[in-house]
Amino acid sequence: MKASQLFVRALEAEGVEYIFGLPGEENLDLLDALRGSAIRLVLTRHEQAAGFMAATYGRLTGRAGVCLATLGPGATNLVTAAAYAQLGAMPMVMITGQKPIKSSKQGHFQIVDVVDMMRPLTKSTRQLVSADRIPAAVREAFRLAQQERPGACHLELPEDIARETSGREPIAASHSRRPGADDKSIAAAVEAICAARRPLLMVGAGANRNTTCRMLRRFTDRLGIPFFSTQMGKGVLDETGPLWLGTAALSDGDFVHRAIERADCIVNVGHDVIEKPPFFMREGRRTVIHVNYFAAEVDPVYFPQIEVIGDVAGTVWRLAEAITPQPHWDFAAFDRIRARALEHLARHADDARFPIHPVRLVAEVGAAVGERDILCLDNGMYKLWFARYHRCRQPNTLLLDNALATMGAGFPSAIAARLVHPDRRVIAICGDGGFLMNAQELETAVRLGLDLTVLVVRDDAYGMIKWKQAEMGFADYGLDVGNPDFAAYARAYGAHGHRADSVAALARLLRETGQTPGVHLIDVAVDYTDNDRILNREIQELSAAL
Ligand SMILES: Cc1ncc(C[n+]2csc(CCOP(=O)(O)OP(=O)(O)O)c2C)c(N)n1
Ligand SMILES: [Mg+2]
Repeated sequence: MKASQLFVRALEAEGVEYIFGLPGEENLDLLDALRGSAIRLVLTRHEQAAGFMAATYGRLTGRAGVCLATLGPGATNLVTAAAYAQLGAMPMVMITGQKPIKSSKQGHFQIVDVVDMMRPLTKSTRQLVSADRIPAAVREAFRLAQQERPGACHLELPEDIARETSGREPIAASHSRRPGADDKSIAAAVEAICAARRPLLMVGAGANRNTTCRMLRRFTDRLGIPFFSTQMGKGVLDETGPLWLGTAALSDGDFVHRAIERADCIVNVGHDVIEKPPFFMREGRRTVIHVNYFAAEVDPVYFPQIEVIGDVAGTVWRLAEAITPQPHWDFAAFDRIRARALEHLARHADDARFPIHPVRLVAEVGAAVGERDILCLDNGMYKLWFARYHRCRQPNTLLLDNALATMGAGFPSAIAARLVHPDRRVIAICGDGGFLMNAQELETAVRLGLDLTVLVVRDDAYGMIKWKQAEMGFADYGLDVGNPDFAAYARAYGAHGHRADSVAALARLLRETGQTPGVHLIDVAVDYTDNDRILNREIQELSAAL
């Protein structure tokens, strides 16, 4: 069998459904092998977008998403997506081509050391040097990418190796289970939670796995311990339920931080320090129990005293079994904080101004989606508003990136989300800055015949940096942009372009675009003048008074 065919057979053995990519001459053997395969090639208009799609496929399914690029410029375009998957713990395998390695063809034309370039961005990066090594190399890349903590792996398939022949067969995945936590560490956690007066649960990104979600639901149902989540832990537990205390969208000074200060024991499920800190730990104030697959990386803002290392779902199940609600637990302070936080969340939800108030924007989008529908956020000011104000009921229904926090991933991730979940409504929410970083993928979405809505939140600026600039006392400079007519731009791709010119029009457009097939873009102007007042001052002042 030709090496390229063996490679594709090995991908099939891993259950690969899609390859997102943009091939070059060095991938042509592999491309030809794909032609005869059930794997669907999703051709994109930029490798970075292909990488974001593959990472999102991995994030949603737990199986590595696969992307493909050529050598040199194609591979360098994958770099941001590699970092996105690696920091965000999304399983992804990247395949790049290379000139022949056994003989030189064109000197150094287009050659960069891609394997080395990928080293700091991946769990593993390697060049295939013979056809016979393909089955083990592919299996190993998928094993590593998918193993907790998931991330990116890279394989380089040079064109002369792709043309070799081999008699090998793909290697099947082994039957394997993650080890459970040690009895003594469970006992230490049980003791600390039972002894506490005000235990509190924090849900982080690593808790966002199917079984862990189920176990956490059981844990909170049985014990009634209130919870909050990090930005990437949103949706693991129902945020409309009576135990929710909010999202740690800010690192400090929010209502939820008042609850954290009152807690004497925090059970941190699935957090790691790659996410922006949900709170800052201070010496000796309270016991923090770290529940994760791996030990906590100690940091000046995170140094848990008790660690329960092992399969997270198993740990949560065992904690729920071993603990009964304690008569001395006292959640009255949390209840007061929750009541005030909910009251504050409702402010501006019916604000009638246009350009739209960010809280109203979140409310309108929330009203247009069902609990299983998916919002895919890019990075910008609106992300903070959505993280704080939008309430999720199901896991992975608000996809945001609080790890690399890159611009440009929102729209490609929505394309991947729709491919994975064709039965759900998917809305990409992007700034006028972030959307234009990968807007060319409108063509991909239209070509794929997807039903999808893109909401472009327009402030004619890099708004988030403007907010920071003002916060840091700098003069307003260097952050205003011009914009195309977004609706006309979308129509030029064969998508449906809309502009909302009132709050009522936005509500109507959000509803109608959900019922009309095709790719829709809605341009909505936003009023960010309340960024500073609400996020920097009002929340701090109101919560400090609690
Ligand atoms: C690739 C990349 N470049 C720059 C940044 C820094 N950055 C973070 S948010 C932001 C502005 C985003 O602007 P826009 O998409 O218009 O959203 P807005 O904040 O205006 O709502 C910038 C420049 C980043 N996170 N990622
Ligand atoms: Mg903007």
